[in-house]
Amino acid sequence: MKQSRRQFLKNMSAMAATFAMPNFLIAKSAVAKQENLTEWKISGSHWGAIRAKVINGRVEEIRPFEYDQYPTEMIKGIKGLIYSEARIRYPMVRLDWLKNREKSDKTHRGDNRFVRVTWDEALDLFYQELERIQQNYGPWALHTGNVGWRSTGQFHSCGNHMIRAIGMHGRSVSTAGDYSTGAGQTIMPYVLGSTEVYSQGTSWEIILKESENIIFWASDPVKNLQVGWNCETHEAYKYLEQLKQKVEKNAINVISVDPVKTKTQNYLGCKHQYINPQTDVPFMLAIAYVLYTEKLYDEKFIKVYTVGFEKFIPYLLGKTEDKVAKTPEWAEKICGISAQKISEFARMLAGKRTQLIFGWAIQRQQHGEQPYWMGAVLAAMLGQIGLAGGGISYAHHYSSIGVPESGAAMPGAFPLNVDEGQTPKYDNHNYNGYSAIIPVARASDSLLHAGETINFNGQKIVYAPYKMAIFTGCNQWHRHSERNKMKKAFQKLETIVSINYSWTATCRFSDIVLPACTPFERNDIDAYGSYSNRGVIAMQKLIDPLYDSRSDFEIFKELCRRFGKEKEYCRNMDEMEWVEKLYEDCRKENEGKFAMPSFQKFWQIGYVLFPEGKPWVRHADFRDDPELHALGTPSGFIEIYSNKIASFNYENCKGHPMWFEKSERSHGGPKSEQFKFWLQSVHPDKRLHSQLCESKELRDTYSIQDREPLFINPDDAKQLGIAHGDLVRVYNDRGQAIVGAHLSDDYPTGVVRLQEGAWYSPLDEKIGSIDTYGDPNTMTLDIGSSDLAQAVSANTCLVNIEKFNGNAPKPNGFTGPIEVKI
Ligand SMILES: Nc1nc2c(c(=O)[nH]1)N[C@H]1C(S)=C(S)[C@@H](COP(=O)(O)OP(=O)(O)OC[C@H]3O[C@@H](n4cnc5c(=O)[nH]c(N)nc54)[C@H](O)[C@@H]3O)O[C@H]1N2
Ligand SMILES: Nc1nc2c(c(=O)[nH]1)N[C@H]1C(S)=C(S)[C@@H](COP(=O)(O)OP(=O)(O)OC[C@H]3O[C@@H](n4cnc5c(=O)[nH]c(N)nc54)[C@H](O)[C@@H]3O)O[C@H]1N2
Ligand SMILES: [Mo]
Repeated sequence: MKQSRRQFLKNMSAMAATFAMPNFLIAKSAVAKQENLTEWKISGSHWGAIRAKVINGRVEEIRPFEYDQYPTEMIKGIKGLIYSEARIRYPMVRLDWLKNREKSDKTHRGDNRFVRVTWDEALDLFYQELERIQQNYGPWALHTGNVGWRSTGQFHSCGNHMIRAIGMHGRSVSTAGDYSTGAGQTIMPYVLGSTEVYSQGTSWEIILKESENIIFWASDPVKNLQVGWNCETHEAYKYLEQLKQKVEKNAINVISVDPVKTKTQNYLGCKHQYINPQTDVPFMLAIAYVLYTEKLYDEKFIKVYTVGFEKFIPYLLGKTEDKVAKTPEWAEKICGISAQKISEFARMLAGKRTQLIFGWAIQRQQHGEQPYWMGAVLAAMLGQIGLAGGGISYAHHYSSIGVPESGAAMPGAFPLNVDEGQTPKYDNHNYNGYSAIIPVARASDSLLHAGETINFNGQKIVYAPYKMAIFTGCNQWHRHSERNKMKKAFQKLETIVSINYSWTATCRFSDIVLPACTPFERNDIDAYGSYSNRGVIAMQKLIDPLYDSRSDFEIFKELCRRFGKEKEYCRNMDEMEWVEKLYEDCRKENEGKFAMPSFQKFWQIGYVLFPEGKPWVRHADFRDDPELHALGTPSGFIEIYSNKIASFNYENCKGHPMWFEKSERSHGGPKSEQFKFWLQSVHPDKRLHSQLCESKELRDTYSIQDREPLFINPDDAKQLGIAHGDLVRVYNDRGQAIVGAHLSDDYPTGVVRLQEGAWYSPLDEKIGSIDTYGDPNTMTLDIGSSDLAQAVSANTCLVNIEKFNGNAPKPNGFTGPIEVKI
């Protein structure tokens, strides 16, 4: 990588003459036949950069970008997404809402009956509602925090458009935290001084060289690295491939701690440490007990780099209120790992250079803060934090973390906020005593418990009884837990506006639905690599917006025109002027460090690539000098005990990590007599959440009788008289769904998986009606992780399963609205 910038570009364009025809994921792409690239347009996505062949205004073929060595199969869903049956064709307004506006019958919401209107009518209605809410109530009555995994593209990033445009009209209630890492990002600043979950990690290259043990703890990078927050490069797979070779040669001891055999474990061929779901903390406590009592822990590291160890040890030894020593014998009964195995595991960790790599699903459960805190305590006891190939990471499964950063600046985005010095049309700060934020996962509670006060990370939140909500770039009726509770909550809302390109369940439960175009129907600029800053990708419009759809930019510009702010909103620039400006700003920032061609040249070539950065070790500076490079914690050290958290006096999150029993837990825990299976709703292998579920082509590769697959152990299935491919009913006291049985030995008994993002397709709008496709959030539990983070607890969920007998209603979620003519 020492070659000059010019040489680098030259080599790149020489390579660009050939086209890769890869075998997808992990099979390295082989360079095959030569093709003229000029026929192919380039674009970016969460699934990687792509080339598209467009003939007569139709996207005919999608291929991976020629430098993507490990493309994902998900791009096979892009055509199906653009041309899906679920595309929103026209602006639509819910029948009863059109007649009765805010006085509409809310129990009909979700009956899917809509009336087609013109853009002008739809935007007038949207605008009139903004006026009514600000005039009659004030900023507490509008909720705008509803943005999620919007498409990539720095200019069209749709959440920015919504927040800026609405912000020019008036203030509103927004959200705090996110669904991904709510518990982790709240606890870790107290413990290690940063969120950790969104921090760059030790480079894979160093891990591969130095680590003797790698523990993937609830982490499935082979599955989860297929997508990235910005345009994904898939570079981390190169290192996983090297790791596989090392595992084959027994050069590194790799273990996956997980209830199921993950895609990563199957790929690497590494060891599997089974654990009962939701019981990682007892396992970790017992490991700490062995390290402590056998004096295998690093006393010096604890003294120099941490605070509060002495306050944690009495709990570990059973000398506090609960009087329970956290011995391997104690843990065995909870976590399902024998006492002997636990002791061996502890000794193994301590004996060698050990890299702990945590995923995020274990913090998406009740008390999800605890496994993260306890992981840090274990890593501190092992004393390898800041050493090459040692310590702890919380994100090596995410967006190619572990691939060094190039150091180049990436293009900025369309501004989120109103410009400095400007004020909204309604310059009203009066929230009527309600909080201006809601912890994101508490959105339903805020409606159902309006006016009540809850704890949140040392603050008090007073739930705002908001009346109007706007959803864009997210699918609330996928991401949020407990559908039937949501139905009740949504009945409190007067007006719901959704902007999307696909008719998701969120559209179905809205009042005004506006058709955005897909990212493949507009021009944009993409950052290549979320953490590696590998380059810049042109997102060239492949086709014109289909049907009556428009870009989010055009939609919000027209909305702003209604209150005289459209020029201010777009700063008098159009799409291409913005794209060029974002590129030029980036070029200027990189001047003298990384040369970039002119905008015209860039647009023609389609990309700029930067050389890979230098390998790096997380926390090495802190280890070097803990005073000069103090952590961002209150003490500056690793906090095994947190005075700050203790001072909040929460029942469910105290001064040091602890084991708290869950409100429901399989394998002998609460409610396990009533409900026999733990339902894990992990991230999907062939989708990005609910995105691409609408692609029939892709869905057909994994669905069963066009239902979401429920992965289940063959012995469990046999006991229930269920065969592979059967339809089954999955249910608990919160909801029910029809799904297809997929039998697999990767799942232990008592554990089933439904992947999150399966489109919610209720038979009708009534509370309790069966979901005809298989969204896990029909069954999951909507409670806060604890008073600290108030994060999602989706993985705290038990269900029962039975064979579905009788005539199953057809899945109804993918066909758009029922159009009513009036
Ligand atoms: N049970 C369970 N639930 C979970 C999780 C779990 O593990 N288990 N995971 C949680 C996590 S970590 C996350 S991050 C959330 C994800 O939740 P979301 O971010 O809500 O999920 P997506 O399906 O990505 O929704 C994005 C939506 O934006 C739309 N969209 C894309 N591009 C554009 C655009 O340019 N303009 C407009 N207007 N719309 C666009 C897409 O069509 C899609 O409907 O789900 C959470 N929910
Ligand atoms: N293919 C794909 N990749 C993605 C996404 C996607 O939608 N699709 N989404 C992206 C996003 S937004 C996010 S937030 C991340 C999510 O990243 P994560 O939350 O880390 O991913 P998950 O796939 O939900 O879960 C990872 C593993 O945790 C295990 N697990 C669950 N509960 C427990 C437990 O109690 N104990 C133990 N030991 N293991 C447990 C599961 O079995 C699974 O193997 O993924 C990102 N990557
Ligand atoms: Mo996420």
